[in-house]
Amino acid sequence: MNTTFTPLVSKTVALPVVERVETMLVDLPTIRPHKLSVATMNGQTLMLVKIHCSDGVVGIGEGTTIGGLAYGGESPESMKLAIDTYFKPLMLGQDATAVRTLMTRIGKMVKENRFAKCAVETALLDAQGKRLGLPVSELLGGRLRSRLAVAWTLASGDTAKDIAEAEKMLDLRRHKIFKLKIGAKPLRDDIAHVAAIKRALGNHAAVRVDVNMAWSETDAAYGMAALADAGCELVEQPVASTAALTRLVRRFPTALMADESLHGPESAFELAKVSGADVFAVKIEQSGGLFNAQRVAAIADAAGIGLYGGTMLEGAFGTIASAHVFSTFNQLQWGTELFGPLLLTEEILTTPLDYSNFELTVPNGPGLGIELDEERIAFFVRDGLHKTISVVG
Ligand code: MUC
Ligand code: MG
Repeated sequence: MNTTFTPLVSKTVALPVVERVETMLVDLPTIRPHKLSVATMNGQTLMLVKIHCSDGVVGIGEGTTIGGLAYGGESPESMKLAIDTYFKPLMLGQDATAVRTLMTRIGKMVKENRFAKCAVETALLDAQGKRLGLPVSELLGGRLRSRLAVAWTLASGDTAKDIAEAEKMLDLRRHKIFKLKIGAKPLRDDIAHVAAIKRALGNHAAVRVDVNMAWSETDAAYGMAALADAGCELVEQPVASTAALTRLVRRFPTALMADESLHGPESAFELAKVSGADVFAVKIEQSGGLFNAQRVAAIADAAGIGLYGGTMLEGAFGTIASAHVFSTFNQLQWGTELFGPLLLTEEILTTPLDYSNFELTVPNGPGLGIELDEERIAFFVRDGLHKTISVVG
């Protein structure tokens, strides 16, 4: 048998190369203050990267964080700097169609910087999908679903406002799973807040909490028992330490989910090895990219750990990149929280995303399958039109 590998494209045909890498920071307001135990967000900064290729194709990727540097080691500004200074020289002139080869080249020269790598990988996959006429999900092996359940986060900091917001979301048929951000207030106040919301919503909605590592292990032991009694079905990252997570798991009738403990496949493997969580919140940025998010999911699957599609409160590009990845997971038992664009006051796409019937539709056009509204972006880009207008006005 002839085992020689014959490339589909003849060597004489010039392959498209990366010609230009453009980055920008886009500052958008949130619809209300979003209160987490680590930060209160009044806006979100999107770091957008556009990769211009020699065949005229442009791919777009996005990086976000939560509360600047409050959540992790990267910020939108640091991503921009890393890409402009260190990624770009490694990318210019390289074959734009060989996405994994190019990401491996970057990986050899750039340590860490998982969020920035994710943004660049997204842009390369968007470009390659557009070039081949295929959605990113198909470049990732193929989707198993085209609609994803989407949770909403209640984080106004006020119980009555949160209940009213949840009821509105139920009426609109936009969300029926609610994640409550707790951990900033005294433990008993937080438990009373969760219990009041669950009581008000009853069986129409699922209630989960995210503590964002704010509790000690003893707080968590008390808290998880009380939350189970209050009807809360899932507790996300109550403590920082992986060892403490491992001691807490399966002691209470509430599922325990890891989020901040996951930093890509290696950490996922370590956590799976000690059965340190019932569920993994997989995030493309935390994982270090789309392919790595799939590897994290494969580890969870193999270990019998449930899967949830997490968010770094990305705008449309990061959200849809995540949606393509989550659509390929074998299992997605806990749904997703891909609501990031809905937390922003501004629409940045020419055609808005389809959030309906408690789900988000994974686009099926080429690449990410979405289009940036260039005029809107020109208005909100940092130091751009918006600032000029506000200064003039
Ligand atoms: C996190 O910690 O999961 C997800 C939803 C939200 O409101 O914040 C994020 C971050
Ligand atoms: Mg979380």
